[in-house]
Amino acid sequence: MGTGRLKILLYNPDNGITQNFMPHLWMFLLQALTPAEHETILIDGNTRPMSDAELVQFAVEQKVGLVGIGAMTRMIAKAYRVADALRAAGIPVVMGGPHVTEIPDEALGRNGEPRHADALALGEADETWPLIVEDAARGRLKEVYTPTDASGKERKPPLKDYPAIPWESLDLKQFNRIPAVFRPIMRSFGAEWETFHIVPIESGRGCPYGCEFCTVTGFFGDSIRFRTNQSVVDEMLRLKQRARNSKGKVAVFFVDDNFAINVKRTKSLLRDIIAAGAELSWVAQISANLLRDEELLDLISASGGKWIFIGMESLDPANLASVKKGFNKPAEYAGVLRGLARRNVYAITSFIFGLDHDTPGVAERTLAQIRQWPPVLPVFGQITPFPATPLYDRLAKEGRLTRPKHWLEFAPFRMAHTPTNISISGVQGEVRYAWTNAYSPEATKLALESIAGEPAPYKISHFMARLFFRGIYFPQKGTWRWLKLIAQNRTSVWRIVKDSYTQWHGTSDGRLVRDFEHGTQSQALVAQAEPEAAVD
Ligand code: B12
Ligand code: SF4
Repeated sequence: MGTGRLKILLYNPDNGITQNFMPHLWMFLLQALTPAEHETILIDGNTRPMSDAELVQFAVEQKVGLVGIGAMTRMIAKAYRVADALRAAGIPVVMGGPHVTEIPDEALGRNGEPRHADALALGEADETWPLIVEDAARGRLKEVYTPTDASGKERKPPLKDYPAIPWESLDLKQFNRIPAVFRPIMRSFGAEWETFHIVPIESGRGCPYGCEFCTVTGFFGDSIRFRTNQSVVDEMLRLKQRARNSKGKVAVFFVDDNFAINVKRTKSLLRDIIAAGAELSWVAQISANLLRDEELLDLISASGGKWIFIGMESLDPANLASVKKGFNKPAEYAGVLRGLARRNVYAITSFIFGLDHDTPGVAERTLAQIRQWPPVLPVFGQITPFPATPLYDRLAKEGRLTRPKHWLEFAPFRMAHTPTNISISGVQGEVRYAWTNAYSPEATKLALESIAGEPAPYKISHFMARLFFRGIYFPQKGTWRWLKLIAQNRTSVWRIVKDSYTQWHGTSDGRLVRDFEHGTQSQALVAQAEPEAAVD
C-alpha cells in the first residue's frame, strides 16, 4: 500500500498571556525532518492567534491529514482543547514535548479522563518523527512512539548528523518583530530593518546538574551531546545570508540549557564562528559558575554575544542548596556581571520566589542587590513543581501540593504548593513588587544612567529590552499601552534621543567610566530610587 502525500499542520498553542519573542525550534526541526514528499504548515498561536473553531476550519479547508501539537506544561490545557476540537472534526492529532512525555497517561486518557491525542511522541522525536509521518500517511498511527535502540533501551539521538534547517528559504513572516508601521520609517532613514527575527539554535542537549525543580536532566539526560561546530557555523552563515536577502536583521538564541557546560568546546565553537565570519548578535543561557573564565568572556563578546541568561534563582545559599543548585554562589554574581559588563555584554538574571527559605521582603532584598550591579534584565517567577521533577515528587510526599494538576487550571504567577516561611499570596505579592519596581520608569532611568558613557546603540538596546521584558509580567499588547509606556519613560527617551545626536559613539573609553567594581556609581543613584507600591 502506498503512503500518499500528507499535509501536516504543526501547531504551537499560545499561553494566552505573554507573547513569545521567538518561534519554537521543535516546529522547524520536525519540518526539516519530514520526508520530502509530504507538506508541512507551521502555525504558532503566539503570532497567529486563532480560536479553536478557526483553527479547525483552517485545517479542514487545507485538507490537513495530521496535526502535530507541541506544548510545555504551561500551555497544555490549551493544547488539549485544540486537540479535542481537531479530533472531533476527524483530524488525527499527535502530541509531543516535555509535558506529554512526563505524564503520557493524561493525554491518552488512561487516567479515566477524556483522551486528547491519537498518538504521542515521547522524548526527543528527531528519529521517531519520520516514522510517525509514514504511519499516519498509511493510516496506521500507533498510540506511542518512543525512541529506543535495538535492545529496547531509550535512545538519545546523537546530534552529529543534525539536519540543516533551511532558514534562508523558510516563510518567517509571522515571526517578524518589526511592526508594519515602522518599516516605512526605517526605510526613509535608509536603515536595513525590514525584518528582525530572533531565531532559536541548539548546539547541544542535556544537562548533568539535575536541579530539583527542572525537567531538563530527566528529559534530555545528564550526558551532553553536541552538534559539530561546522553545522552550527553553517546554520549561522545561512541566517546571515537570509538577513542580507531580506534587508533585515537576525539575532540568535542558543537554546542549550547551559551553552558553556563544556567550556573547552564552547570556546572552540566561538572561535570557529569568528574564523568563518559567522558572527551574529546572540543570547545564550550560561550558569554563573562557568562565567569566571576571562577568555570565555572575551570570545563571547568577540563572537557577537550580547545577553547572557543566568538562572540565579535566589540570593540565599540555603535556598539554592534546598533545590540542589548549590553550585550557584551568590557571592560570585556581582563579579560575573561586572566581567560581562566590561565587555558590554549584559545579563538576563532569573529569580525564583517562594523557595523554602524565603520570607516576606525577599523581593526588595533582591532588588537592593540588583541596584548594586551593572544594569541587568531581571525576571521573577514563583517556584513551580513541574510533573515528573524531583521537586514535584518531594512536595507530593510532604502533602504540600495545593493544586496537584495546576496545569489544568493555569494561573499565572500563583504557586501550586505551600511555601514554608511565607504564604502563597505573599509570594504573589513579592513577584508583583519585584516586577513593578525593577521596570519602573525610575529604575529604567537609573539603568541607563549607569551606562551613560557607552555608545548610543547600547542604550537603545537596553531601553527597548526593558520595555519588552516588562511585558512578561504586565501585558502590554496594543498601540495605546505602548504609547502610555513610552510617555511614562519620556525622560529616558529624551536622553537617548539627545545622546543619539550628540554622542552616538559614547564618551566612555571602553571600561573606565563604569565603576561597577565597587558598586559606587550606583550608590548615589540607588539613594534616589524610591520603591513603588506594587501597582501597574
Ligand atoms: C527556549 C526556551 C524557552 C523560550 C520560549 C520557547 C521558544 N520560543 O523557544 C523562553 C525563554 C521564552 C521560555 C520561557 C519559558 N520556559 Co522554557 N525553555 C526553553 C528551552 C531552553 C529550549 C526549548 C527548545 O527549543 N529546545 C530544543 C527543542 C528541539 O526541544 P523540544 O522543544 O523539547 O522538542 C523536542 C521534543 O520535545 C519533541 N517535541 C516537542 N514538541 C513536539 C511536538 C510534536 C508534534 C512532536 C511529534 C514532537 C515534539 O521533538 C523535539 C525534537 O526532539 C527549554 C529547555 C530545553 N532544553 O528544551 C525550556 C523549557 C521548555 N522551558 C520551560 C519553562 C518552565 C518555561 C517557563 C514556564 C519559565 C517561566 N517560569 O516563566 C516559560 C514559559 C514560556 C511561555 N511562553 O509560556 C521548561 C518546561 C517544563 C515543562 N514541563 O513544561 C523547560 C523544559 C526548561 C526546564 N527548566 O524545565 N522557554
Ligand atoms: S536548571 Fe539549568 S542547570 Fe539546573 S538542571 Fe535545569 S538546565 Fe541544568
